[in-house]
Amino acid sequence: MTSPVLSRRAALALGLAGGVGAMVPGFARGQAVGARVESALRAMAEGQSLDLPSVRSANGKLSVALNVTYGEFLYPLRPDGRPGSRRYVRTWNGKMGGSIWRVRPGDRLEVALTNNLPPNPDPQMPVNVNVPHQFNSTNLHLHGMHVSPAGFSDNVLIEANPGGRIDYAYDIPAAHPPGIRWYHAHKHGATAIQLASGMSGALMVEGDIDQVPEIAAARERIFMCQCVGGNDQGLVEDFPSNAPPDENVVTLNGYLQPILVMRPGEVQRWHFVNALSGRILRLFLEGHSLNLYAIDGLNLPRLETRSGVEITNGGRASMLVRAGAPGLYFLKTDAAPEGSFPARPPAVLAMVLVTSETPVAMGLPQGDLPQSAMLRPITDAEITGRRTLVFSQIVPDASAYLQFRPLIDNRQFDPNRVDQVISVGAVEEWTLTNAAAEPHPFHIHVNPFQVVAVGGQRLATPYWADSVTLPPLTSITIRSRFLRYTGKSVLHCHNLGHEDLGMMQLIEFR
Ligand SMILES: [Cu+2]
Repeated sequence: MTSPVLSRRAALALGLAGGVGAMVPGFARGQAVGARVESALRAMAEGQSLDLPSVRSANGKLSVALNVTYGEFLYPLRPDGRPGSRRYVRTWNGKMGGSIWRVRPGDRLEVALTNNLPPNPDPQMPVNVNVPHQFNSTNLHLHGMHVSPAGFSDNVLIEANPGGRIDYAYDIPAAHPPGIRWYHAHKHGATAIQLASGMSGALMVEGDIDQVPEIAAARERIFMCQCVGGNDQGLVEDFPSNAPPDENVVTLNGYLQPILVMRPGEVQRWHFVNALSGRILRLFLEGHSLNLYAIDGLNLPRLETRSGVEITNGGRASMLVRAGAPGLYFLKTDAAPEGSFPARPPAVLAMVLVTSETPVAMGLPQGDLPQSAMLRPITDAEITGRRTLVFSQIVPDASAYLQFRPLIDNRQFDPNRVDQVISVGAVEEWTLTNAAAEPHPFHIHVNPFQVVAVGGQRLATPYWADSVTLPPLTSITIRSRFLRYTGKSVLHCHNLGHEDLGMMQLIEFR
């Protein structure tokens, strides 16, 4: 691992005479800490500004502005206050990431996107669009939102060139399911580089899930899992030097291994957004269960207690965590799944300090969770059509990133060819086959889907998602209702390097 759990200096400041190496094995089991260390860790936690600022809709409307410009910030942030290194990258409003946008079903969200980046060194669209290009052009996607893909709504086929502006307006239907979504840049050819610059933020649709008493009582925290690249000068300028970025280091809201403080027995509500370019996360918390209640913001029927949770690229996990015995525990991601390229070792995402305060008694929801009418299970009888998509790749030379050809149905993205025509009102079952030895995270815009089978085996409990890992040499079966909206949109691999290299299809809802 490239990042220390605590610097030697910080460890010494905490009175840990043996230094970092000595403290890790003990803490890896989750261990009580002395009063002095506890108070030092609490002081460090109070010094963090880990929670991102929120803006909330009022009177049915939220209007925000994204000024796309070069900005300078220090990265990563650290709980002990040691400065990160300089980044000078493309940003929104000069900062890393964005605020949390909080909206409700029925709201209108307006986003004024102004592109103040310098002119593209390559002003002409390349003949082959499936190479990284035009890094100073940009646009916006609301990942996981069920909104129109047409016009100036969630249309990723338009872009703002340098000096340009797009006034997006999204009408969120009253029937929209609540939960965590996110927004990010999605200009084909520049998606990976802009995400590796931190251009992603959280979007929360508030609703009935927030009123479940045990959930309402829990402190809510939203964590953007990101990795901002950077060369020696702190720049993220070109491919392939920054691609894929060093996702051995994963930050939460810009922080490297922040400290999360909980009282024994306290329940907190955590949302994780996997905004990484290409690393699939596999979260676990030492000594604790993760009580998952939503995948991609879409509620499960009931709470599911798990030892760990996989979050694919673009995916989210919402969970309740109840603090156990006093001590320090690591929140970790396991190594990236088999076949991931490049391989990624396990990493510590945060340190959870359970204090020695008097325990509190907080409950977990025992009954059924609220379900959106839009997400009722899709029965066999409802299916109006089936299709099969095959994900594959040609790897001529593993060292030559730009020669890598990731394919869907044996071809790369063509903005002038509609690959899937879908009737509004159709209810379909799709078999997504990954013929490659590498996992590919599948994502489709506008409508979520129900994952019903893995490798041909029906799941006992199908679940809703908008992003799902296609494991190597495996098929995933999904069902989806294509509701409401006409227009062109896309499905793609959410390994964003793959997307820029053409692992995307144009779809049209008619
Ligand atoms: Cu892929």
